[in-house]
Order: sequence, then structure tokens, then C-alpha cells
Amino acid sequence: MTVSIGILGLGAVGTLMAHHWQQHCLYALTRQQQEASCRLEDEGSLATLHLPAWQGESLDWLLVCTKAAATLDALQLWRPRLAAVKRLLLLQNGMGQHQQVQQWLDQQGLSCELWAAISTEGAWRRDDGVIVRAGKGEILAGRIPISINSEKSPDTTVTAPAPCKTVDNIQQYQREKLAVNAVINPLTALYRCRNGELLEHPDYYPHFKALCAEIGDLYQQLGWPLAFDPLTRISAVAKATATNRSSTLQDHLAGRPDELAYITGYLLEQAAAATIELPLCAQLWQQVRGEPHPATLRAT
Ligand code: KPL
Repeated sequence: MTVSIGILGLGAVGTLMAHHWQQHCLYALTRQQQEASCRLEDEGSLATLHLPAWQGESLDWLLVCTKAAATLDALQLWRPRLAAVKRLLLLQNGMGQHQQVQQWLDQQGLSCELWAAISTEGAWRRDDGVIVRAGKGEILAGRIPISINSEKSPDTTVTAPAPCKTVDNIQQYQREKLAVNAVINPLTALYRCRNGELLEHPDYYPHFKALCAEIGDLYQQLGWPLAFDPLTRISAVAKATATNRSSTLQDHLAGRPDELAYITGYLLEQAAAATIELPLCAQLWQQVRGEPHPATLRAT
């Protein structure tokens, strides 16, 4: 079935998704409110898609692939047209932004459903602007069950367009991915190294191991079940993505704001709310940001 999908944030992930969904009716939501060309190189062949600018046509899905911290500002820009959107699907790293978006939707009296997605697909932007697909992975999507004002009960037969796989408990998968990102992303940013070096370097590995243990303990104390041993799983991800620069390191190298507020920062907030100490995460935040996280200041 063809569905109508708007894409907000046509970076590496947004472009990859546009190509996945090219049989659907796609629209671009760009800052300039113009059509967009999305170039993707996959296994050596280059394909270009032209997406018309969204003029407010009704959308089954609005995919948001901006950085987590930019989500609300980006949505605010499109506020006058959001009544035409049935579902918002946030495909981003980190956690915490979903609650902010839901609160904002409720304040605005908007009843579109909120969905989250996580992806293990790999893509990066080459200097010439072409997005290069770096690795095939899985995209999981699910409804976020946190709407406060939603009057009608959600239609549980809805599934996100393939290749997204719709799951009931997206929060569980988000937390699992968060554990991975909370180790690899800040450490690679601190040491300015590729993911695989965390396992090999005699100074980085003890830090990596200790952080996996701290995050595993936190999850246990918060009652967040993990379907894996953190050290084993996070080591496997670092190995599988050994030559990658993490998204946080890429942000730092490019001078862009990173998403650590929604990764390490989110864990520090959760820990502080439950009066749990998280010394390594707090220290990492301080080392990477040059100042303590507000949640650790509140705790002292
Ligand atoms: O998701 C990632 C990221 O860089 O944000 C990992 C899994 C760490 C791969 O680089």
C-alpha cells in the first residue's frame, strides 16, 4: 500500500529512508521549503531521488531525522501544517526527546500519534554531499505509549512502512540502544578514536569495561531489564562498527552540537531522580563538556 510520508531532516539517515521508501508518496520538509534531491550510493551505484516540497498535503507519517536536540525547534517551524499529520516517527539517537515532543503536542492540542524508531543501518555524508550506505541493518519502530490527552484509543493494527519492523515494546529496544550509545559515543568523543580502538587501546579498554559495568548496574537498579550482558553486547557492537567514527565524534569533528544530552545526560537525569550515583558517566560528561551536568550538581 502506498502511503504519504514527509521527511524532516534529510541528512544521512533521512536520505537512506527516502530511498527505502521510494515507492511511496514522499515530500521534503526543508528549512527553505523547497524540493530536495537525495543522492545515495549503495554498493557502488548512485541513485538520485527528487522529493517535492511539502505544501501541507495530508501525511500518514512525518519522519523526523533531525538531531534529538533540534526536534522541537524543527517541529515548531512546521506547526501551522501539523494538523495534516497522522503520525510522527522520530528516528534518532537518544531518549528523552520523545517525552518533550509529546508534551509539546499536548500543549498545542495536536493529536497525531507519536512513534519512535531505532536503526542499526549505517550511512555517512561524503564531501560531495552524496550519502554513502555503509552497512545494512534493521529498523525497529513502535508507538510511544505516553500520550496524556489523546482521546481516541490508538489503532493497534497500524504498522510502520517496511523495511521498518513494528514492535510492541519499542522502549525496551531504545533502552538497549541507549546503553550501547552511552558507552561508545562519549568515549570515542573523549579519546577522538574510532569505535574499534576502544577495545584495543590499553588505556581506553579499562575505561570502556568500567563504563559498561556502571551502566549495567544502573539498569538493574532502575529495573530496566537488559536482554544481554552489557560488556559482551557493547564489545560486539564496537567490533562490528570498528572502523566507524561514532555519530558523536563526527559531530565534534564537524563542530556540530552533539546528542549527549539525550544519551549520557538522559542517564544522569534518570539516575539523579532515583538518587543513584553514576560517577563514571558524570566524569565523562565533565571531561567532554568541560562542566558538570546539571543533574549531578542538583545531587550534591
Ligand atoms: O549508533 C552509533 C552511533 O555512532 O551513534 C554506534 C552504534 C555507536 C555506531 O557508531
